[in-house]
Amino acid sequence: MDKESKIFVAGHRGLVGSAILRKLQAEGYTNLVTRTRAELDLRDQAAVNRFFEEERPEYVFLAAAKVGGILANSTYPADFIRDNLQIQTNVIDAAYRTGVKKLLFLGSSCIYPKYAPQPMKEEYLLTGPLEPTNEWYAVAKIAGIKMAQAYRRQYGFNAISLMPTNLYGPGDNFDLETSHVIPALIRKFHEAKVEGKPHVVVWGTGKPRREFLHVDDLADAALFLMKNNDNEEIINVGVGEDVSIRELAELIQDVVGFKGEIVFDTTKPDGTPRKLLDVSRLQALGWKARIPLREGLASTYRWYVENFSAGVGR
Ligand code: GFB
Repeated sequence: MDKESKIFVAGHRGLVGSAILRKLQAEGYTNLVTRTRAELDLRDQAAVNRFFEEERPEYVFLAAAKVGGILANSTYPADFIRDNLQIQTNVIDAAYRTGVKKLLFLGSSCIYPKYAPQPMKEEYLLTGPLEPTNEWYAVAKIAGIKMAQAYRRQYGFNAISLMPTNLYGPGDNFDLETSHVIPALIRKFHEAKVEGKPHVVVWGTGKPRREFLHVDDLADAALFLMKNNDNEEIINVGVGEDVSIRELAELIQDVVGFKGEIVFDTTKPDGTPRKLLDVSRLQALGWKARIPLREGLASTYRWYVENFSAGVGR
C-alpha cells in the first residue's frame, strides 16, 4: 500500500472508521474514498456492487458495522445479525470481484466463548457456547471471519481479520440506551457533576472484567497489519490488561471529578464475566498498544465536553 493507493474506508463516520481515516490522513495517504450512509447503504447489494465497479478501490478497511453495548445487543438481535451479515457479505464479495488487492475485516472479542480461558487466544474461536447477550452480533462477526478465510482459500483473495477488544475514544456513541460502558459512564458522571446529583447508577454488579483499547491504538494496529500481515489466521488486538467495571467506574469518576456515590443496579445484566485477549501473536509481529487507560479516558472526556456535551453530535 503506497501513499497514492486508492483506499476505501467503509464506515468512516463511526468510532473505528473515523480513527482509521485520521490515521491514514496523518500518514500522508492522499487517495481516500468514503461514502456516508445516505450516499451508499452497504446493506444494499446492488448499490455496493455498483460502487465497487465504478470506484475500483485497491485497499479496503471494512469498519462499517451495526454495533452497540450490552443492552442494544440484547434488545435488537435481528438488526444486529441481519445488518452485519449484509454489510460484510456485500463488501467482501464486491471487493473480491472488482480486484481489490487487500481487505481488512474487523471482528470483536465477543466472538470467543463466554467461558473461554483467560487471556483468550485466537485458537479458542468456536470451542464453546457464546455469551447470550451478544451471540447474534458474534455469529455475524464469526461469519465474516470465515468468509474472509474462505475467499482466501478458494479465490486467493487477500483478506485479513482483526479481533479488537472493547474500544473507546473520540467519536463514540454517547446514547445511554445503546452505548458501551465507557461513553455511558463519561456522560453519566459528567451530567451528575453538572447537575449536582448525589449518585451515579452503574449497571450490573461491577464485578465483570473488561479490557479497553483506545481507538487510535486500534487504527495504528490496523495500518500496521495492512502493511505487515497476509495471513488467514485472525489476530487479537488489545492491551493485554483488564479492569473490573467497579475500577473503571472509579477511574472515570476521578477523571470527571464527580464527588458523589456510585450505586450498582443489579437488575441490569453483567454479560460475560471476563474478556481479556491474549495479544502475544500481535506482539510477536512487533506491535504494542501505547495509550494508557487513564490518559485515554481523560482525552475522551475532553472530546466529550468539547463536542457532544456542547450539543454537537446529538
Ligand atoms: O460496554 P458494554 O455494554 O459491553 O458493557 P460488553 C460492559 C460492562 O459494563 C457490562 C457494564 O457488565 C455492563 O453491565 N455497565 C455498567 C454498563 N454501566 C453501564 C452502562 O451505563 N452502560 C453500558 N453499556 N454498560 C459488548 C457486546 O459487550 O461489547 C458487543 O454487547 C461488543 O457485542 C462489545 O462485543 C465490544 O463488553 O458487555
